[in-house]
Amino acid sequence: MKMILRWFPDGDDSVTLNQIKQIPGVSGVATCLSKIPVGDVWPLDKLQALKKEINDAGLDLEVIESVNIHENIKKGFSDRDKYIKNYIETLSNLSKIGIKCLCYNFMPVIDWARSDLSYPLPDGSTAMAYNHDEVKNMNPEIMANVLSSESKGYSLPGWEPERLNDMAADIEYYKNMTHDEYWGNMKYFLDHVIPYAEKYDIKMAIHPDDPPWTLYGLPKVITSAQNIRTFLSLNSSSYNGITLCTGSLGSSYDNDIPAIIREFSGQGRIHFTHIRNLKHLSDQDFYESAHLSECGDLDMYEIVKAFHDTGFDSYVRPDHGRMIWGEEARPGYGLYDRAIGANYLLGLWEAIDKNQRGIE
Ligand SMILES: [Mn+2]
Repeated sequence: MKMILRWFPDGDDSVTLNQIKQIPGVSGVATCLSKIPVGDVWPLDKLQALKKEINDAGLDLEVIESVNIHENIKKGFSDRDKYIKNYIETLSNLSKIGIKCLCYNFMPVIDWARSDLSYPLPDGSTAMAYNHDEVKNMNPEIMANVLSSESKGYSLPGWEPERLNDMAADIEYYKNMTHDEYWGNMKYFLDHVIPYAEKYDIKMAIHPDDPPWTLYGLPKVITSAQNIRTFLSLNSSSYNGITLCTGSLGSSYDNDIPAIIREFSGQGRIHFTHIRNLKHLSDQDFYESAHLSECGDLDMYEIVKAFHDTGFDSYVRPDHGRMIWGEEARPGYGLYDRAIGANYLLGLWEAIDKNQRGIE
């Protein structure tokens, strides 16, 4: 298990690489070139400069999170081949700087949804929260305005302004698309891209839908163990894998996260994991709690143990954190709570590892 932290370049992060370097056990980052328009090739010189900046701080550039997929690929439009070709060229450039893992998602229009980015908790901290009725009653443009007004001036991945113009029309378009058609568009993408992922030795790790249920009539497919099985069967290469996000899948009571980890990590199909906790307020309402098991509904010991027992040796990062100690940062991506989360997870891993080796 290699512990990393997500970091945003180009001055778009309150957290510095030097600060990340000082978190015990954290050796690298997951990052991206966020200013490249979706669908364009990521230039090699920009990637090399990004890698140098990270290496100069004593850290490794481990995971790219994420290269977004052009909406026309998800819609199955006739010009998708052009965007797939660009995606493959980006993979080639990523391989030239030594990237081994790419996190991406195939969510239609909206990457993730929350109703509140600074939901107040009793201890004075704030967290990101999701209230289903509120989200249903906002249209995505209203949500985009709510989110951007609460983002403290930082970009919100997945809510790039360029996306907002076409959002309403895109949502209308998907209303007429069946889940089978959406799976078909996904398979088309995988069958064209995965052979190159193999060639360039980059593990593709799709992120689950967040939250894992339908919103605004959009097809949501990476939502459950059964649907992950379907996804993995679309293309059987081990390079076609998942990012196991405990919080995204865990928003649904139906998902048994340790069981999902045991199944898919056991098959070598989990290439990256985001570990965070959440506390339900009702079936479909929750806030993102501190990582500690007793603060939320997910059992972090069972989650880390499932990874350990299945020999997981890939990348992990603490996912979103709360805002604590007066920190001002991109919602979910402050320094303090994620550093606590990282060391809690590393502590669980060390205890499980030493205990099991002691028994043998
Ligand atoms: Mn995640």
